[in-house]
Amino acid sequence: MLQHNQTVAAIHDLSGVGRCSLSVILPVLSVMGVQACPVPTAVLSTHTGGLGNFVFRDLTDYINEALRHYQELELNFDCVYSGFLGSEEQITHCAEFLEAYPKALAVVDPVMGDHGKPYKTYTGQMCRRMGELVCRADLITPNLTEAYMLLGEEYPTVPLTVSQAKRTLVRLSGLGPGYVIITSVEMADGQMANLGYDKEKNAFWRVDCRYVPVSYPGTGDIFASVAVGALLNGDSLPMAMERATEFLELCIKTTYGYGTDPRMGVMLESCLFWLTKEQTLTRYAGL
Ligand code: PXL
Repeated sequence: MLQHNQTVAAIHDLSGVGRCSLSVILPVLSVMGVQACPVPTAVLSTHTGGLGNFVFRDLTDYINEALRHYQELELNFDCVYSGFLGSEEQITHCAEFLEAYPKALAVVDPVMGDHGKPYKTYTGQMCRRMGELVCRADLITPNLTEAYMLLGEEYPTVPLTVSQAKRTLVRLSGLGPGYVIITSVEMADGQMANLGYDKEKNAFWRVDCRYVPVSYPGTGDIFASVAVGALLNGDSLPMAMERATEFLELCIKTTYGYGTDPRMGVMLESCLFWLTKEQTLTRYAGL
C-alpha cells in the first residue's frame, strides 16, 4: 500500500556522468512516490570506474552543517539512507545524522568496492570504519565484496553453498542490522541470487537473477533505492528484494540490447515507468 509523504535523507555522492549514486537514487525514489532529500557527500565529474581523471570535490563539512539546519527547521525524515562516502571523517558525520533521527528507517549501503576489490577512493581505514555505520542500521545492502570486507574475511573464490550463505547473512546481522540483503551472490547451484535475512523472524530469502554477461556501474545504487522505496511503501522484505531485482533486470537487459558503453551505466530513463505500475511479485523463495 502506498504511504504518502515519505521522506528520505539520501547521503550519497553526486556523480555527473555514469548513472550512479544520487543521479539514479533521486529519480528512482521520486517515481516511487517517495520524497528524496539529497545530502551530497562529494561531487564528481564521473564515477571512479574507468572514465579517466575524474574531478572530485569533497563535501565533508557540508553534511553536519546541513544536519544542523534540518534540526533548526525541526524537519523529520522517515528514512536516512547513506551510500558512497568521500572521506573517512564523513563516517562520523553520517553516524551523527543517523543518531539525530532514531525513529527513521536507517539504511546503510556500505559502498566500498566490487568484484573483490575496493573502489579507488576508499582507503583501508574507511573500509574498517564502515562498521560504525552498519551497527546503527536497520537494513544494509552490501554486494558480496562489501559483505566480506565488513566481516574482515577473504573474498570467496568459489560459489557459496546455502549454509555458507546463511552463515554470512547471520554474521552480518550480528553487526547490528535487523535486515540484511546481499546482492549478486554466485551460488553453488549455478544461480546468481540476491539474498535476504530478517533477524527478528529468522527468515532467509533468495531471488534468483537472470544472468547477463556485462557489468554496469550504479546497479547497486538502483537496487538499494528500489528496495528502500518499496519498504517505505509497505512491501515485505522479500517483495522489496524481488521488485528491486526485477527492475534491475529490466534496466540491464534494455541496456545490453542497445550495446551502449557499459561505463555510462544502465538506461534508467527508458525503464523508470516500470516502477509506477503495479506488479505481481511471486519469484522470491526461501533460502
Ligand atoms: O555505484 C557506486 C559508486 C558510487 N559513487 C561513485 C562511484 C561508485 C562506483 O564506482 O565511483 C563515485
